[in-house]
Amino acid sequence: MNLAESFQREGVVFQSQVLDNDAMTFARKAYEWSLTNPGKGATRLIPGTPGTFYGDLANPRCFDAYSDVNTRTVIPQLVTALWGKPDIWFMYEQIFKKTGGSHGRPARRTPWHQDLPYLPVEGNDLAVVWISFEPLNKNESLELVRGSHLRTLYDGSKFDPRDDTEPLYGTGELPRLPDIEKNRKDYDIVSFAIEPGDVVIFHPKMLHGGAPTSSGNTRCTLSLRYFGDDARVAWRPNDTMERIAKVGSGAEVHPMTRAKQQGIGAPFRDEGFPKLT
Ligand SMILES: O=C(O)CCC(=O)C(=O)O
Repeated sequence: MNLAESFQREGVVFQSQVLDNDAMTFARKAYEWSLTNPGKGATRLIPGTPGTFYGDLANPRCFDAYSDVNTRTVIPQLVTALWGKPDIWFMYEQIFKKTGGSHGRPARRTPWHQDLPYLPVEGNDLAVVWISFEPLNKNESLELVRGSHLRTLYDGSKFDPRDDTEPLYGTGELPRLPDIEKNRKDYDIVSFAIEPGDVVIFHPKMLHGGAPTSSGNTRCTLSLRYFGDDARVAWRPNDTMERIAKVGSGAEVHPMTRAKQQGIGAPFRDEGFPKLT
């Protein structure tokens, strides 16, 4: 199976040492911009748990700061090679900064979830490029359920520390997430040991979660989201991303919000999304 076939069938590929020093510098610059410019989505995602778990995403002001990582690295080419199609747009960014707690208590997992229930988009030509700035063992890394992008779309996770499966919408229109962590042996879980310069690329319908970060360690992760030709506006129970993806008075909205106005099933497009190739 070549990489494109693996991506289509399994929903994830690992690419070793594809980002050189310059590319990692551009990625870090983008990550640091997000750390110092919090948007509406900025949050200690799981308050009341050991360590820290900072995240932010979909800041509509990020596009200039993310231009180098999107245009001066091989990332767009890596993704279009998996899709087998030339067109690619940058959709949005997400950062994580997880620090293990004191007294040997790890920062908790990123709960199992899919990205698509949070987003008004669907299609085959979608990809998440996941970059860690620290080396990671497999048991501290991103975990994914192989092939899950071809199956059920679940409700999102509210990231509630009392129950990872607590639904984001809870309207019953999307089924509740299964408890993957309690039943790990029932799932085909894949993860990768990481060295800086490696990337994990996966489809955003994949069930995935992040392993705990152990005491004394920090994990800084940049997650970049892209779409291509066949991306369409998708129905979702409500407007989660619209609430997050704006800053200031709210007049400054993310292109995702405008793309959604095209209506369900329409091509997912807006001139605010940078077209990369
Ligand atoms: O890095 C993590 O812990 C989670 C990553 C994630 O959920 C994502 O990139 O979509």
